[in-house]
Amino acid sequence: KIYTTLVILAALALAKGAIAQDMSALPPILGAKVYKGVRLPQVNSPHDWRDLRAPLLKSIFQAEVYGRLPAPTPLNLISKITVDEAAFGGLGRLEEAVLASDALKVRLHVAYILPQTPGPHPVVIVTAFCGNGSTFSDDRLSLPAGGLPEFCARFKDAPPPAADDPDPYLFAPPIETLLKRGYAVASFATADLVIDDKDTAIIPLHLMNPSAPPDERLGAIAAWGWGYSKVIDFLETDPRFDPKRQAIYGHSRNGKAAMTAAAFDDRIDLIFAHQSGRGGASLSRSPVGEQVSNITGGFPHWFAPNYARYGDDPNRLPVDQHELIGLIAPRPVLLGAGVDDQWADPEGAWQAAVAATPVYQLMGHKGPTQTTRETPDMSADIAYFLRPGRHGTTRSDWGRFMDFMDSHFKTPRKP
Ligand code: GTR
Repeated sequence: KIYTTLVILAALALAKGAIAQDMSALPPILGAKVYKGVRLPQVNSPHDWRDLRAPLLKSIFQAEVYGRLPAPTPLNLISKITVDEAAFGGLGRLEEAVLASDALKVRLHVAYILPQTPGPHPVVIVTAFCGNGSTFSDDRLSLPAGGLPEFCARFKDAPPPAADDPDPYLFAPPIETLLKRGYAVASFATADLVIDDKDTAIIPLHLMNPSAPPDERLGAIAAWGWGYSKVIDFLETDPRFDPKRQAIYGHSRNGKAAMTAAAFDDRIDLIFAHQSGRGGASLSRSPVGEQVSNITGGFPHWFAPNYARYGDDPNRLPVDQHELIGLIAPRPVLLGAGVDDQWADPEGAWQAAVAATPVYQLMGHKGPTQTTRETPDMSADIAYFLRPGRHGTTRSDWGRFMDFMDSHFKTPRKP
C-alpha cells in the first residue's frame, strides 16, 4: 500500500513538474542578453533599468509582439459637454469629451463621472466593450463611430444580477460604489480606435502609424492601450482629476491592452489587469491554455505580424511577459485570475509576476508578498488573486481592485 502511495505521489510530482514553468528558460530579467546582435548588458541599478534596459525592451516588445505605437502627440479637444449634473441619484457629475486627430483618422469619445465631493479625485480609466453608454448605463452618451459589436445586444437586454447572488458577474463597473469610495471614472470605447474585426482592423491600424515596418505593424492590443494614454493626456488638463492617482482597469483582451498601456506610459500609477492571459500578464512560453499560435491565428490584427512567427516555438521569443511587468515597476500591479478560466492561464500570470520581482526589488520595492495564490496582499506592489469561477469580472473582483487602490493611493508616489 505504501509502495502504491509513493508511486502515485511520484506521478503527481512529475505531472506538476511538466506544467510548471522552467524559470531558467525565461529571458533573464536583469542578466545580460543579446538581441539581433546587440548586447544588452547586465542591469545593476535602477538607472541601468530605467535608462538602458527599459527603452530597449519597449522597442523589442513593439517590434516582436505588439507593433509600433503611434506618435505620442495628444489628440485635439473637439468638444466637451455635461451630460448629467446629478447622475446616479446625485452622486456624480457625468460629462463627455470628443478628442480627435485628422492625421491619425481617430475620433475618441471619453465619458467621465466625478464625485460631487471636492477634488482632485483619483481616477480609474476603463475600456468599454459596448460603448461608454454601457459603462454608465446612459443612452445619451455617444456610440462608437462604427457602431456596437453584435454581442452587445445580449448585454443590453440582460436582466440585472439575481438579488440572492452573493457575487454576481458585472458587465459594467460598479459606478455607484466607486463614486462613494471617492473615485472618478473615465471610459472610452476601444471600437472608437479600432473595431475588433480581423478583416477591417488592418487599415485603421496602418493609418495610426503608417511608418511602421510591415512586420511591426501596430496591433489592436497596443492601439487600445494607447487609448488609455490619450485619455490621460486629456484628464491631465482638468484640475478636478488627481494626476498622481491615475489607475487603469482592463479585462481579458482589454486587460492585455491595459498591460501595454502601463508598460509604455509612466503616468499610469496603478493597474488592475484581470484575466489578461496570453499577450497580457501570462508568459508567452507557458504551455497552459491559449497558445501564441491560437491567439495569433484567431486574432491576427491584435499583434504585430512578427508575434505569429513564434507560434511554433514561443521559447524563441527574445522577451516574455515578466519583462512587460518589469516595465511597470515599481508601480502597483494587481492581477486577477479564475480557476475555471484556464484558457487565460492563471499560473502563467503568477509565474510572470514572480519573475518580475527582481526589478521591483532593484527599486527598493517588493514583489508578491502573499503566501497563497488565493489571498493577495493589498499592500504589496504586485498582488495576484486566483478566485473560483470563470472568465468575467465579479463584484468582489472590483472590491479587491478598490481595496488595492485604497491601499496604494493613501500616499501618492509621484513627487
Ligand atoms: C478570447 C481570447 C482571449 C481573450 C478573450 C476575451 O477569445 O482567446 O485571449 O482575450 O477572448 O477578450 O474575452
